[in-house]
Amino acid sequence: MLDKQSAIPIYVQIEDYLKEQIAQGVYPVKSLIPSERELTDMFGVSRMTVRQSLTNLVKDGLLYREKGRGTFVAEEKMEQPLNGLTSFTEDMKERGFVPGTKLISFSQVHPDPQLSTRLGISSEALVHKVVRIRYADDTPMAIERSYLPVELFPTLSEEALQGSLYAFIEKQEKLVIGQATQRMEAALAKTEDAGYLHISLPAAVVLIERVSALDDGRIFEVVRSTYRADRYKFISEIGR
Ligand code: 16G
Repeated sequence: MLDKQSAIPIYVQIEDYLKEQIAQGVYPVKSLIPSERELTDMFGVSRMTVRQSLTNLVKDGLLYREKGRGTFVAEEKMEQPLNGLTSFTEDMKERGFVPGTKLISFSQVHPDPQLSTRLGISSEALVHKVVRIRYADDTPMAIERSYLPVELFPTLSEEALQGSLYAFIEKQEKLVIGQATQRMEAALAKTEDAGYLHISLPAAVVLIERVSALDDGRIFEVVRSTYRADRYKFISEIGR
């Protein structure tokens, strides 16, 4: 199984072997992989080498450890296209998951200077501030902090926010969603967000800010979303 003469370090060969076994379904998602001791015996290498391979696979998000229970195969990451202006609900349905929402807060506030600039409204105007946790089946995937001008959506309610915001805008308000600009960056999860997302600190997250406009150019939302880096992969189609 291992080539000890190879220029490829032994711990990398063990990683490749385990990756292959996972890809072939020998170790299915959420299953326990052999213990460090078992792998040590299996490969005839030191425990430190095995530990290094496992730690790397955990860092890559292929495996996860549970204290006192062992090391398990992680679920495949969600592939999120960056091309279309889709909603969370649409994205989840498309992938065969049941979208879920937990409304954490819904209030009306005055925007800070950056937000009022992004929304193109005065800082005297009111915006709905919506904080929602979004789920795929029962797994928390992202937190969305959305800001929407009250003037545009005077009837926005807690009830509407339990479902799809985009469905409310398009079906109920009969407005046409046009285009958006997204900014994306990496960060470490804040304590509050790690709690919402059921991840242990330190944890990487991806922050996306979306500023979306209606087809007539009016900006209707600024959304600051925090995505689990262990559950998401972002894909874009690019041409030349
Ligand atoms: C997406 C959008 C968000 C939008 C939400 C509506 C990003 C970064 N965010 O998550 O801007 O408000 O979908 O989803 O992509 P809904 O219609 O399911 O409520």
